[in-house]
Amino acid sequence: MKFTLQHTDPQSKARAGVLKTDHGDIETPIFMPVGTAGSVKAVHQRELTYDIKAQIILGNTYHLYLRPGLGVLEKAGGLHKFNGWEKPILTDSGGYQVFSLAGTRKITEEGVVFKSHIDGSKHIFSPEGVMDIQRSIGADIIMAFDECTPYPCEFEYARKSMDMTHRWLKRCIERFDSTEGKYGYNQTLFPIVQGSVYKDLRKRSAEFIASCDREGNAIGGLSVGEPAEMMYEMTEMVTDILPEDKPRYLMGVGTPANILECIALGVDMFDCVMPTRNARNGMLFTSEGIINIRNEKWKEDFSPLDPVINSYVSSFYSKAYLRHLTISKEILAAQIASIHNLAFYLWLVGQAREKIKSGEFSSWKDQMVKKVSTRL
Ligand code: PRF
Repeated sequence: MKFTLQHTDPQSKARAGVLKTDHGDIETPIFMPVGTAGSVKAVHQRELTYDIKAQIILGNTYHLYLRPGLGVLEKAGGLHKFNGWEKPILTDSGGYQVFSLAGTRKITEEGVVFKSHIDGSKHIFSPEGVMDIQRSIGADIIMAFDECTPYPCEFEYARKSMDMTHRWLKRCIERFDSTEGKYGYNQTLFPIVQGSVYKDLRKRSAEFIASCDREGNAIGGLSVGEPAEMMYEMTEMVTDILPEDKPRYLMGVGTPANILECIALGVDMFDCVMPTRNARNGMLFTSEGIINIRNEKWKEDFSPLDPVINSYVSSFYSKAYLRHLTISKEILAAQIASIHNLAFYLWLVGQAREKIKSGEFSSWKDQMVKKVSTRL
């Protein structure tokens, strides 16, 4: 994998770059649609490629390991072959899903013992095991096994947890570097900065992660309920320490405004369930602001969802029609809204990239943050 920085914004820390993988190039800043169980909910691969113009999607170790399981994925020849997505894939390590989804769980130095949310069966995730699982899934970018601390979190808990995440990282690296990809292309391992909302912990974690000298780095433990200002402060501290010549991935962030603010702080990669999850609840993100499509206001509004977004559904379908489909609980409503929201997120990061390249990012960002946060 190779990351090339192409432009930096003179007024902020925003960057534009390109990340080359064996499954193709990713132009940064980028948003990665979440495909938890190997599918971006309600969206076909064809729409992801041609309508949304996604360049990379996410998968989750926790879900894929439980179902369909590694036997099926290995027989298929890896996740790319299984789901037909030929571009890059990133898998999260389960270090987050185990904490948010699994039933009873026990964290020890060895790893995490948990019960499946599907059938209650007992499993253990260790740093080594999670590396092996991600080798079998075959994502291009795989994530280290970490503990994402909740918010709020006592300093002592955050410190001990971060130290354990660092020890787990060493074990992840050892296992990853002593094994090979199973399907003939390269994989790369991103470590994850933790440290909750404590500046000294964040600093220590970022320095440790930077010293591991991997091909890219991630920031975890944020967007877990802390105020946005706190998230920005932690993000900036960390991006100031992480190496400039490596991509930086802020995990699980966020709203369109969060993404723009964090691009300005030097983040290159984002993922979040918000565009797809909120779409299924009738919330649409547009270039003019946020729409609750169930609102009476749209009943006879026959204008397109958002003609500015270069996606088929965004200009083809009207607000009134999508409102009707949503209220009628038609499956098509979830499809249209999900495609639209993802196309909007990809449009937004694409615009950010163009503005970074033309040197207009900072002023554009301030205007855009206001627009995308407006409730219409
Ligand atoms: N760790 C991992 N995945 C994550 C997070 C984390 O801290 C977050 C936090 N926002 C989202 N996804 N492994």
